[in-house]
Amino acid sequence: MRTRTLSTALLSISAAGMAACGSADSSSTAGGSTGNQGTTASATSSSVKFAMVVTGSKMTPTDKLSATQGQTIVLSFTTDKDEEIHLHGFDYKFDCKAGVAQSMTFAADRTGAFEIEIESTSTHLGELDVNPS
Ligand SMILES: [Cu+2]
Repeated sequence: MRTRTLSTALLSISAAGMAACGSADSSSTAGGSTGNQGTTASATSSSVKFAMVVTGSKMTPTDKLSATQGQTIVLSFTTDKDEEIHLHGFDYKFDCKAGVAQSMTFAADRTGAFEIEIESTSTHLGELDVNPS
């Protein structure tokens, strides 16, 4: 089979190239949906949205994203050049093309501080904090 070029959508949800950055965030509980704690009404109703801009090695408007467990996170990155942004813990990759927002929606189903980096250069951009609900 042939290699596909520009498989933006596919790559962004691919869990294939894992641990390329070599840092050990083993905080991910694979497949663990034991989120039965705190049965508050409308637990999963809220969502939070982050539109991040990456210029060089800097992420704006903040390098500290904060969410609460159970929320739906809508996260997008717009980079100044073609590069892959890696969200650790959740292990999501955003295959960004310069100037084009790459967005992903996912559930904040775990807590912790998760690093965000430019994968190819292991450049630390910031982190996503998911706080217990
Ligand atoms: Cu990484």
